[in-house]
Amino acid sequence: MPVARREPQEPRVIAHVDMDCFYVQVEQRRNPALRGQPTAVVQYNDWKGGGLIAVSYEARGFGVKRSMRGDEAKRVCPGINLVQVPVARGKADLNLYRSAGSEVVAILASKGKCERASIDEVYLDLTDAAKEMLLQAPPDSPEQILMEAAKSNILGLPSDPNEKEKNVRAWLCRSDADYEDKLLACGAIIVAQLRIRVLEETQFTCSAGISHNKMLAKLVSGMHKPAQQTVVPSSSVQDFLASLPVKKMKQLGGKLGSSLQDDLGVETIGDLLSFTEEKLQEQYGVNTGTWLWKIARGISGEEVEDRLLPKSHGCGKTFPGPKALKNSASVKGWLDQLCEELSERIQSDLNQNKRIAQTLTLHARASKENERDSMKKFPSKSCPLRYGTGKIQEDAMKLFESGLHDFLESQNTGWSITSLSVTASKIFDIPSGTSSILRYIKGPSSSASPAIPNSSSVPEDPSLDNNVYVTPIHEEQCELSTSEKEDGKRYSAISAKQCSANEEKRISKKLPEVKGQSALHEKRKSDGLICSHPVGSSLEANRAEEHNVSAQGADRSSTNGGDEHSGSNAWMFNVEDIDPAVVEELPPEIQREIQGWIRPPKQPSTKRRGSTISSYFPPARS
Ligand code: TTP
Repeated sequence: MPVARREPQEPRVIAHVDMDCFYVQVEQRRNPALRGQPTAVVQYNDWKGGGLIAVSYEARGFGVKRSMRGDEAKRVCPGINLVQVPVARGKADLNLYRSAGSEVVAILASKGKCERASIDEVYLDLTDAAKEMLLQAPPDSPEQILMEAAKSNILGLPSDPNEKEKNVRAWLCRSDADYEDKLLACGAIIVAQLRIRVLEETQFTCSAGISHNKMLAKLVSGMHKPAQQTVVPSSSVQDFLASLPVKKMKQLGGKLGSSLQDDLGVETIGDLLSFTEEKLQEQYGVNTGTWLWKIARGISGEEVEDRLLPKSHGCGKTFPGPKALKNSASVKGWLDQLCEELSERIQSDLNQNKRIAQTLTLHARASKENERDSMKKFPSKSCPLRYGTGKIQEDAMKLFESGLHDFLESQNTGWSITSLSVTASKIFDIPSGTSSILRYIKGPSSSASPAIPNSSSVPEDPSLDNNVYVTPIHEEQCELSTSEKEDGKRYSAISAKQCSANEEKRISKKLPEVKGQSALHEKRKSDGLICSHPVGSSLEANRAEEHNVSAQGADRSSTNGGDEHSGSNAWMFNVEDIDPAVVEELPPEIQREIQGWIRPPKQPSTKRRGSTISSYFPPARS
C-alpha cells in the first residue's frame, strides 16, 4: 500500500530518467542498420510471431503497439524489423539489456544520489548539484543556455511553438524567480547535460522529468518522448494534477484506482481535492488516506534511495496454452533451469558487489483440471536462501510442492502450471572488513557458527559451492516431513519436528522481549515456508482473517520485522522488497498477480493495528 511520507522542509530537485524504447535501442546499437527503421523486440515465444515488448518510435508511427504480436505488427507495418530477445536456457536472456542499463546508470550517478528503479529508469536527487550550480555558475544569460536544456518542456509556460525556445531560455535564467524555481532551472540544465553524456557515451537517448519530488518527476518523464525532458514548476502542479486521470499514477493503476473511480467517483487526481483527509482515511485507512490527500496536492516525501544495484533478482518463464506443465518432472526441469540462472546471478552479485540475498521466493500461476475458472491462486512461497545451484533448485522444488499442496487443498486432481518464477530478495551489503559472512549474520558472539569460507573465498563456480551456507539453519527449515512423504502424496509441508534445537535457541535469542513470540515461532515451525500473499486469495490470508489479523498488518510486519542486518528478517518476505525491475522481467501473469497484491483494504480502518510483532501473525496451526 502507498505510504505517506513527510515532505522535507528544504526544496529538492528530483529527476526521473527513462530510456526511450530501450530494448530496441540496445538492438539498434548492436545492428546500426536498424537505426531509424520501424523495429520491435519480440519476446521469445513463437506463437503468432511472439509478443512485442519494445517498439521503436518509427514503428509506433505506423500504429504498432506493444500489446500486439509479431504477426499483427507485420500486418500493420509490413516493413517492420522484428528482433528476437536473446535466448538462453530456453528462455529470454536479458543480460544484454541489463548491462546496457548499467552503462547508463554509471553516467547518471555522477551528479548525485541515484536510484536504479528498473532495467531502464532511474531517479536522481540533484539537489546538491543544483545548489552548487546556483552558487557558482547560475544560468543568467538566455543565449548561453545549452541547446538541449532550451528544448525542455516547462509546464505552465505559454504553448506557442514559435516562441517556445525563447520562453524556455528566459524561464531558465529568470532573475526574479523564487529559490525553488531557480533550483529547478539548474536541475533542468544538469539533466540536459547528463542526457547529452548518455547519448555520447552509450548512443542511447532518454527522456526525463524534473520536479521537486519523485512522484511528479515520474509522472512527467514520459510526457514528451522520445529524447525530451519536462519540468514541473511548483506553480503548475495543481493545473497538471487537475486533469491527470487517476490510473496514470503507478500506485493507482490497480484496485485502489478502481475503487476511487467506483466508490468515490474520482476520475482525476484533482477530483481528490474535494475529499477531506478524514474521509479518505475512513475509506482507505490512515496511511493510504493521508497519502491520497497529499498526492492530490502534489506532495510526496519519498526519498531517492542510494542504490545502483537491483533490490532483487528474478527469473521466470510462461507456459501458455498447450505448453502448460502438468507434472512434477516437467516443473522440476524448468525450475532447475530458472534456479541455475538465479544462482549465477546472485553468485556474481556476491563476487562483484559483496551482496548477499537472503530470501528465495517461488511464484507460480496454476489451474486445476476441470476448474479452469477457479479464482484460487497458487500461493507464493518463500524460504531463507541457501547459496549453491543445487540447494536453490532443491529448495525451489520444495517451495513448489508446498505451494501446490496448499493450492490443491488435498483434492486429488490434475493441475497445470502456466508460469513459474523464482526471486532472490532481501539483498544486503556485506560490510567491508567482515571476515565471515556467517559471523556477520549471526553476530560476533555466536559460538555455534560452523566454519565456513569467508566472503572472499566463496567459490565462483556454483557447482563447487555445495557446502557454502549463508545461514546455517536452512537445511532444517526446508526439510520435508517424512510422514507426509510416506503417505504417498507428492506434496509435502514442512515438519515442525525438523526444527533443530539450535534453531529454537536462535529464535528465542532473536526475540527475547517480544510478547507472544511463541505464536511467531509456532507459525514458523508449522509453515517453515513463509507465504507471501498479503491479501485474501490465499489460504494464509484467509487464516489471517479468521484470526482477526489484518493482511495489511501482516504485510507490514515483514517490513518492520527486524534489523536489516540481523538475519532475523530472513524469515520474512514482503512484496515491497521485490525490485520493480525484476517484476517487469517476470511472466506477465505473475506481474499482474504481484500488482494485484496492492489493493485497498475492504473495510474502513482508522484504528491502530497490533503493536507487537506477534499480533501480526495468526496463532499456530494445529
Ligand atoms: P518501458 O520503459 O516501459 O518502455 P520502452 O523503454 O520500451 O519505451 P518508452 O520509450 O515508451 O519508455 O520498458 C523498458 C523495457 O522493458 C522495454 O524496452 C522492454 C522491457 N519490457 C518488457 O520486457 N516487458 C514489458 O511488459 C514492458 C512494459 C517492458
